[in-house]
Amino acid sequence: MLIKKASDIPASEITPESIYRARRDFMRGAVALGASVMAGNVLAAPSQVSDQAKDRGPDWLRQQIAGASPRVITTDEKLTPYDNVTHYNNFYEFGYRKEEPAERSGDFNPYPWKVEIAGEVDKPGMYDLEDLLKGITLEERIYRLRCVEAWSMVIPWVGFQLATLLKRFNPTSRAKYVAFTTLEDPKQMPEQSSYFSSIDWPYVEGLRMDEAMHPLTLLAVGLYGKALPNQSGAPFRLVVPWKYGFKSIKSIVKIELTEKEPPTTWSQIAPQEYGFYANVNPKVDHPRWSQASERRLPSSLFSPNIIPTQMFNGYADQVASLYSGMDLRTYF
Ligand SMILES: Nc1nc2c(c(=O)[nH]1)N[C@H]1C(S)=C(S)[C@@H](COP(=O)(O)O)O[C@H]1N2
Ligand SMILES: [Mo]
Repeated sequence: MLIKKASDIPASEITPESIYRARRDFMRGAVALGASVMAGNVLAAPSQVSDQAKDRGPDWLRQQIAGASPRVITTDEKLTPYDNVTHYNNFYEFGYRKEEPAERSGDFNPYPWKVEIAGEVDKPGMYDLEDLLKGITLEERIYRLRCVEAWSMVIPWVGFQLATLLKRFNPTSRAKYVAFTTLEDPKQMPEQSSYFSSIDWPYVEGLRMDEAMHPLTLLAVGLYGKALPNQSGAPFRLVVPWKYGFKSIKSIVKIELTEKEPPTTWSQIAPQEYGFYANVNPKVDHPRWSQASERRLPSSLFSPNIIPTQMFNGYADQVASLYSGMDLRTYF
């Protein structure tokens, strides 16, 4: 984010997306999360995708993903092709160029995976991801993702509400925030041993409790109907669709409920540029560039595909009330 790159990956039009859209057309229906959110009322399995999304992940996860409930669509915009979603990434642990996470994360092995649940909860401890997910029905959700760098995508995630997990641990009345930490393992994450890195590893993020409990807030374990590829934050990552992408922390090893607002990686590096809240807001510009519009991928030199950015990334009906009375210029 401090390092800006001008060029784009040319987009392939041949993607599993064509299959995906055909199935999606069967789906119309019930309102699940508010006015602009449609939930599928047809029992469709998560999309079948081509070999671009090879089977990956352990058996238990594949089975759980195969049993995901009908998709919830929060936008009817075109899905971003699989190739863009998985080859244009920000995952600085694997490098700073957009193609590096895909190129350099191949040897990363995210299974089995342990997660520490800590702080203001009933039963803090170390848990296997597999055990944490037992009994949770996954669902498919199509969300916009808007990076603070002013590009965006539409991604079909597979995951579950963060609230479902937090409720299992009975947060105490002192729990006001949730802090997340990414794995720190320089042997597997090459950029963590680089002397040139401006990030103080591990990558950390946080949410206010009501944001964390909001039904739009997801923990994703897959995309396009398969387990997450490593570059997308395997084995599980946060997805907060109304906030800039940097809030959606990848490859989480620790979830801690806290009384105080936790430190977050980008607001520590450049507090005047990146805030704790980081709500998508076309009216509050980044000090170095406008946030009024965004480049929707696939985008190229001759068809840049610039579209207006929406307040709260289009989720204002669902989330604006969380911030009533707050000055969004102060709490950016
Ligand atoms: N651990 C970790 N999480 C991270 C990042 C990162 O560098 N490290 N980048 C963030 C940023 S800036 C964005 S835009 C999104 C990108 O997610 P994607 O690559 O799956 O599109 O991941 C976020 N989560
Ligand atoms: Mo980002």
